[in-house]
Amino acid sequence: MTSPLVERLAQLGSSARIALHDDRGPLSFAELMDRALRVRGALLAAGARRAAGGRAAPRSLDGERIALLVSPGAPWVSAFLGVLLAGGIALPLSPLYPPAELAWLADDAGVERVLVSDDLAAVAAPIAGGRAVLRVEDVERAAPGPLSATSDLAADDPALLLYTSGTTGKPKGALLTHRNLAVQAELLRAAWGFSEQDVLLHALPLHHLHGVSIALLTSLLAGGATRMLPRFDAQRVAAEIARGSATAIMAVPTMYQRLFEQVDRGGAPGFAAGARALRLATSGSAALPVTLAERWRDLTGAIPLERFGMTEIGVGLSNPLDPGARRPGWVGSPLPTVEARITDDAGNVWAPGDGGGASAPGGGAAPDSASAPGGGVAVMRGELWIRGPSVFKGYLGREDATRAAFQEGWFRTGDVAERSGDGCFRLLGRTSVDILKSGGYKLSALEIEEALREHGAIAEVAVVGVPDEAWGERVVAVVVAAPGREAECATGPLRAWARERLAPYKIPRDAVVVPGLPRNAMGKVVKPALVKAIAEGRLPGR
Ligand code: MLC
Ligand code: AMP
Repeated sequence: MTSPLVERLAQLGSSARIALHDDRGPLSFAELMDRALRVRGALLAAGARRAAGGRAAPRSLDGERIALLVSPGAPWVSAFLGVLLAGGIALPLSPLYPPAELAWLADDAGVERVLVSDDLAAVAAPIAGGRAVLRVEDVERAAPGPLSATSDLAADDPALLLYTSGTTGKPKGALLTHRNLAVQAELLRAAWGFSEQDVLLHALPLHHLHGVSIALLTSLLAGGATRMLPRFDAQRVAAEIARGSATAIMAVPTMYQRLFEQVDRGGAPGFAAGARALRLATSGSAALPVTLAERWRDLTGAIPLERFGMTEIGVGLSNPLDPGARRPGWVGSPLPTVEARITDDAGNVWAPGDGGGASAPGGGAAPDSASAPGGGVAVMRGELWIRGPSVFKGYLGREDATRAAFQEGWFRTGDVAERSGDGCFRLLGRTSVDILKSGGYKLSALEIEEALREHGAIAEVAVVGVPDEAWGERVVAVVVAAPGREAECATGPLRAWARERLAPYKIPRDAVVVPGLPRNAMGKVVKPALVKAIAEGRLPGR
């Protein structure tokens, strides 16, 4: 079966309607597709030249991984679509990554070619050795191949590789197929009412699912326009909203927090009226504090539409489009074709069709009649498992991790959730203390610890997430210093040292030097005790 993603792009490809509007100006769907087909043509032609014997250009890159180091805007989108149309797998990289991280990602993904924009050529230097580096500005001028030649791309071909942190030291590359991406975009188009009339204001990073799939592809495949900004800047976003340049925004909670700070500074004239005029404002990637949701409601008349998603599954659960039916603090119910189930520690299961009760082989999974909305009926708590056509294919080169992530065909999210009697879900935390969320970025405490352990002045370290109003969780490193080297482990010097090794958003905001770490009988650091001590001010942590 042909790729549904390519079929949809082909339908849109002759339209003169605006697809994308960046700081250089507007671009129609026809112009965008023309550029994407030129990128495709150049990738295939260069592939043929590299192949021995100078064969004719192949029809597909057969899953070659192509890294993108391109600034947000039209060149990013044409490069991304060009890779997909060529049968390659796009690996979007962030210019925020330091050289060591870029090199690790490119190696792990087996990247042979890198597409760069002119302004990021220097950033790509650490991964240029032994790899072909193509300038998007050049390949966009290559001859476009015919779209018909893409018809042999299949729905289950992988299209996108996104690295996501887990409970192992290094991140894993999640492979999403053409079908996954098409299904995710279609589910959100239908659930959130996206159409050709919409203009989505886009200021999300493009190396994660929220920016690339949930926002960009939903808007693009619905035939709407995307107003893409070079980065999130609260003043700029507030001004765009104030002047009514969009009908919809998608954001992480920290972005809402930043917008309110902008309003409080008096730096957002006309923002309230612009925000009220938006058709839709969604929040995800991290829990939206009820206080923020209510502040948005006071300003606009409705709380943001909060939904739950994950790199591996797309958006699984969503509040309704009808503002009156949204529930603050809850993430809604499963989208069509998505199945959700809750499994508690004892293996008891709540699954669809159980009417809220437990369907455990062993029976009776601790349902209680807590004061949830829809109340009085059984409430289930446990790990959230998801199944459906939007769920990813697996982790690149990590068969063990892929196997461990699934059970009986269900993807285990690692999130602890509660289901109300009327089928609405709320997230309660993670099954692992080592997964943190800061400003919508998922971080692995183990990965950060691994990097910090290379510092000669650090004898022992535990990285924890401390609840924080602005970031959701604030990353704090609790450090035991080598004798006489405490000063090197203070916040300032440690952050400066870490800049070479970790993306800026992974670097601990604070470092606390302690004489020893609390450990249990098994010798494992008791991280909840550290979080509590910092939150209660018994350890400085700020
Ligand atoms: C930036 N910094 C962060 C940070 N973002 N620190 C911790 N956590 C973060 N998320 C650092 C900067 O490097 C800088 O450090 C300092 O904080 C101030 O930077 P800033 O310029 O004020 O921040 P800014 O660049 O504006 O970034 C804030 C943000 C950004 C909210 C715009 O974090 C962001 O784009 N978050 C979105 C993440 C996202 O898209 N997640 C989706 C994952 S997919 P210094 O040292 O230089 O001062 C997913 C699935 C789903 O979760 O359901 O959606
Ligand atoms: P990522 O791996 O970066 O895609 O992050 C996915 C994780 O983000 C999920 O497993 C959740 O822990 C978290 N998340 C996403 N949306 C929400 C939400 N609305 N509320 C709370 N957590 C969320």
